[in-house]
Amino acid sequence: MSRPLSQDEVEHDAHRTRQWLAGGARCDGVSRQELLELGVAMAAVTAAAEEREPVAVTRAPVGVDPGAGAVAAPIAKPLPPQLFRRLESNAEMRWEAMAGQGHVVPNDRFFVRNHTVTPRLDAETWQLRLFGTGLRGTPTRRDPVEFSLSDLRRLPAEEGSALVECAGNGRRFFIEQQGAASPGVAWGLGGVGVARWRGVRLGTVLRLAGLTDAAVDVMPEGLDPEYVTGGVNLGRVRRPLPVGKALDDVLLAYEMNGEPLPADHGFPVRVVVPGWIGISSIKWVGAVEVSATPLFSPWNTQLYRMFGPGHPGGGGELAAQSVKSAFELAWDARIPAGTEVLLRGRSWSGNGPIARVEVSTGDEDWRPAELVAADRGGAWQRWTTVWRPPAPGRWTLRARATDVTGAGQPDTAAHNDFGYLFDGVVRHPVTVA
Ligand SMILES: Nc1nc2c(c(=O)[nH]1)N[C@H]1C(S)=C(S)[C@@H](COP(=O)(O)O)O[C@H]1N2
Ligand SMILES: [Mo]
Repeated sequence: MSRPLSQDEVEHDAHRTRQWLAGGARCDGVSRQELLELGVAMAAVTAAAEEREPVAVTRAPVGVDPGAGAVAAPIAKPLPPQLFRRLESNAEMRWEAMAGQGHVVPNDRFFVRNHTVTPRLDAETWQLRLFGTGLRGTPTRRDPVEFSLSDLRRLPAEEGSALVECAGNGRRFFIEQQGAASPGVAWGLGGVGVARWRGVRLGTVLRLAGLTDAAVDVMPEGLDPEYVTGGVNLGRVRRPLPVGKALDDVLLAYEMNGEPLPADHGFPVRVVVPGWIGISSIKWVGAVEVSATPLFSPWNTQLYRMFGPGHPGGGGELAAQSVKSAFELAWDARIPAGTEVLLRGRSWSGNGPIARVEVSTGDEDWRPAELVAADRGGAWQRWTTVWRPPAPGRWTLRARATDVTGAGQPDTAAHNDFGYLFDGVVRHPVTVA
């Protein structure tokens, strides 16, 4: 699949990395040296810091009054244990919660990745605030071009399915299957979801705000609390996009699966960047910088880079989200003996649609799974296969997919220090009884 370079995640990231390492770039508030030093320390401490970091140390989100002495829960929606596994301020979807579901993940079970806490924002007073040297008249952060939620709702709406996946999804298997620990949230395979997002194109709003030909980068910023890790305040969660992508298929979404955006998924408005890693899809968007010079943030310099043996010293760029496959089954699921069962699962890839999926149940060779026709070319691909377990006992199920670019899933994923982009074949244990 060829995309114009300015929209290609990997190409853009590689280009900005070269600029960053050449030292000319600015990264609002945090110097390059500070970030480089932080990066060295981070590889070692991120996990520990994230685990230890109490939510209470973060500043209260704007417009939030958690009440006298109360510490707001990091996630607003209920997290019933049959739908979620909690991981600090995050919640991973349990794959058995998708058994028999349609193409999208219902909002009640969509995974949540919060650097800090879900802010409770007021849609009446919320404003999108655009500023920067890439807009006519160079509006400043203090005197930005503003749009209210009703302004956005009056603009032409678009709706489409898109997959959001955390770059660390599957990280747990680096240690469990390969013995290599990596810091960060210990996601199984449930840090991913597909939803129908409705909103206005970011491009429409950028043009209304006075986008000029000089603009190169756009950086949406979240209204959740500033992120403090390893003792360093990295500021508000933000990550730049090239103008080419911003003008293409990026949405400012105010609905998810036909409902107003839920609090945990960015109410009242979030960015949705189809095909790019989850961190690009900034939730609770407030300010948006539009710049005539390249923009950088810790989320595209220190975090979300490939570090470790085989990667450049300053960190290599992330490739597109890797190919993954999951069974819609509990870990250690019980499967009845002596009867045929329909095994169901889903596969997805950041490179584009899935071309084929194979399943191994341990008792015979890899065999092709049936692809659900309605999902062909979609954000992810449901599949099924029939299995008659030959005998009671412990069995290991495996699924592996190949996408339209020919990328597949190796038995062992390539290591990187932060445990991003796991693409190995996951060994899923079940008990036949
Ligand atoms: N403002 C803000 N946006 C954010 C985040 C965050 O913590 N704050 N997390 C990012 C990450 S790392 C991911 S993977 C996705 C997760 O989206 P979800 O919580 O709606 O599933 O949101 C992204 N957008
Ligand atoms: Mo993420």
